[in-house]
Amino acid sequence: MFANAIVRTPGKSMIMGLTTAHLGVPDYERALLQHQSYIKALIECGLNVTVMPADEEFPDSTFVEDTALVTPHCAIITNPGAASRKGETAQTREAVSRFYSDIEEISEPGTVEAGDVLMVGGHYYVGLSGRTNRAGADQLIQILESYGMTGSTIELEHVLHLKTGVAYLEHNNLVVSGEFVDKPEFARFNKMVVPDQEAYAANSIWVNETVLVPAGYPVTARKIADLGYAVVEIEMTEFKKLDGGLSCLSLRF
Ligand code: CIR
Repeated sequence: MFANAIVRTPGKSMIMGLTTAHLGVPDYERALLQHQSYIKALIECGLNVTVMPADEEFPDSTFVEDTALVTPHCAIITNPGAASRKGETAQTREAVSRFYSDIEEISEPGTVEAGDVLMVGGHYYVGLSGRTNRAGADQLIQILESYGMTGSTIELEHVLHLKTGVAYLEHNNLVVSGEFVDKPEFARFNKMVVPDQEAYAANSIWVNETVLVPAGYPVTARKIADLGYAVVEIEMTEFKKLDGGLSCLSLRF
């Protein structure tokens, strides 16, 4: 179970955020409302939510998940692969240090964005992507092992981050889409396959037996509900315009 979350309010500069989506420029006011609904949903799932202030210097800083991996034993500050995002980690370190005494970090030449890291109990799958390189993944796995956890890597072919296309809902249930449907690394899971037209909804998040699902993906929402979870739908249109999903908006621990 999670007790805490850290989120970061989007700044007006989010309209300059990195994107490959071709869905238009985010509406800032609407993004703020969607962010508030997201926070409310986390609180209703029983989490104590720390809200970091917006930082206009970093357009993508609302996607706080990428800047740290928070485990039951330590926090690991990442070194984002996107040059414009590297400076985001200083504030994350400060926020995380209120909860963790053991704080590690990824350093050059290693890069990691924690959207590429999927936690399954004490094991962490690390996606090798355009943002997370082999040196970063090796550092991360070494740190995890030094705290009694384990890790392994998975090559990504198309998506931005591993969790763009995969979500673990506990109880051996794995939500998979696209390139992850037939990955041998995931053969042991009870796989719930997201239809291609709903691929964005593969980035759903388990929060204490409730699953937050982006609004507008009814097949995925129903399949997750059929697995026995309470489903809460969250409007995410403005973050989708920046390639961001539900997991990206928080650190949960
Ligand atoms: C980026 O390209 O870095 C942001 N616009 C989106 C980051 C999404 N984060 C995630 O999937 N964990």
